[in-house]
Amino acid sequence: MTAHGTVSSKRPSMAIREDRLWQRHVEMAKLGATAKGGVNRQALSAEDIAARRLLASWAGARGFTVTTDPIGNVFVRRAGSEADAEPVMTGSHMDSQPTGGRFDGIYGVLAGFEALEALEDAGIATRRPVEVVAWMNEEGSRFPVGAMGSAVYAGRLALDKALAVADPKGVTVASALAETLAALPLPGVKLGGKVAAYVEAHIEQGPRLEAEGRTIGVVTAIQGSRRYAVEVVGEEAHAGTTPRAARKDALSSAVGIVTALEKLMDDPTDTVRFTVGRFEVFPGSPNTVPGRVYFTIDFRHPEIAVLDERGGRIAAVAAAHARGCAVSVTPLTDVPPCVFAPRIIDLVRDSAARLGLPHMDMPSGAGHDAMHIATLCPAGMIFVPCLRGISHNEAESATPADLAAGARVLADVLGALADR
Ligand code: HGY
Ligand code: MN
Ligand code: MN
Repeated sequence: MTAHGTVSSKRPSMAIREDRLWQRHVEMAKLGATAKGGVNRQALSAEDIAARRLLASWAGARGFTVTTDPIGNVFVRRAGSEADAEPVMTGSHMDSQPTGGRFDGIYGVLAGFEALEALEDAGIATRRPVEVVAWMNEEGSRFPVGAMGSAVYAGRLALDKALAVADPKGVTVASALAETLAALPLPGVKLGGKVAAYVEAHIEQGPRLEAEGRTIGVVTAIQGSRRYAVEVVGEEAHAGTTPRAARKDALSSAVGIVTALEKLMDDPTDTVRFTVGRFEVFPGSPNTVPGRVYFTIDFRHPEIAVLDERGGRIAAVAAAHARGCAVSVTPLTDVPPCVFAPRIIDLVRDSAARLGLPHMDMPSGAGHDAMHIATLCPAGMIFVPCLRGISHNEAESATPADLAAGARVLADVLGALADR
């Protein structure tokens, strides 16, 4: 009997192949490849469709089934001996930032796929089906509501609301999804469903594992995050003839608002994360006073009290710096801090220890699909290092050995959970 209670001389981790896993990353990195060595594979784009197609072809070649749900999540299933047993799930996302890296998200999908192949190669039959999921639009870059597919799956975001979200060109998720399904028809499954357990592998996207010389991060929690859209509407006017006193300058007001919000978010402990990532000025002509500014706020913290206290003051601070413009603050997402299940955390830690991999418990600063799936079932995450913690950057990098180490831990954890 093994530490995890599985009666098997073979462990899935023994069949993990570092070369095969690395090669799949090489293939995926070609889809949306950027000149600087990163990827631009935004949700439901042609590049994302190509990634879905490639994953489906790999799955078909191994006899795994591929389905999709009404929000465009993709499920790759390896059958278990009990077909209707609740599946054990793993996965992450295939969509990327516009100047994204070759490992953020895709590693979790490919490590999960490698775990399925290892179970297959080792001839290990599991009681439960094991599924790898590519969650739709985790990045929330093109469609500005992040972790959309997993939020809808978990019932935290209404399907119709998600389908109505539009990209900056006004293309809705619904129409982009229709195009995706026309390009790559997949058998449909109903939305949501019961899950026995969920474990996601991901690069750390921070410097701690590398700095502390650890290979595996045993993830204990994810900090809370809130995202807002702010619109400042003034009045377009001639840059040469309009006196300052007569202006309703949306840019000048927006800059004042951001400066005041940075003051609101000031934190000597450097725990608060406050980012204005998108800032658009209209009409964007050098000699027209800007009539409209749109910008986003990404605000995060591990404690719900801080999220409430400071998040609750954003609208008032914005209004106080409107300078005669109309200001609207629209909440886009509000994801509370997530704490993972102790038994999944223990499984991950024990598996890393048994494989002789240096590991450490740690929280996640980045958001992940696991934060939503954790509301459905016991969930956890496995981190592997990335070079200097760089991510959401084309220079993002990880080593074949670390990626394979994470996949070995994942495979053994999934194997144990699939027989419970
Ligand atoms: O924004 C996040 O935390 C995730 O990397 N998409
Ligand atoms: Mn990610
Ligand atoms: Mn990301």
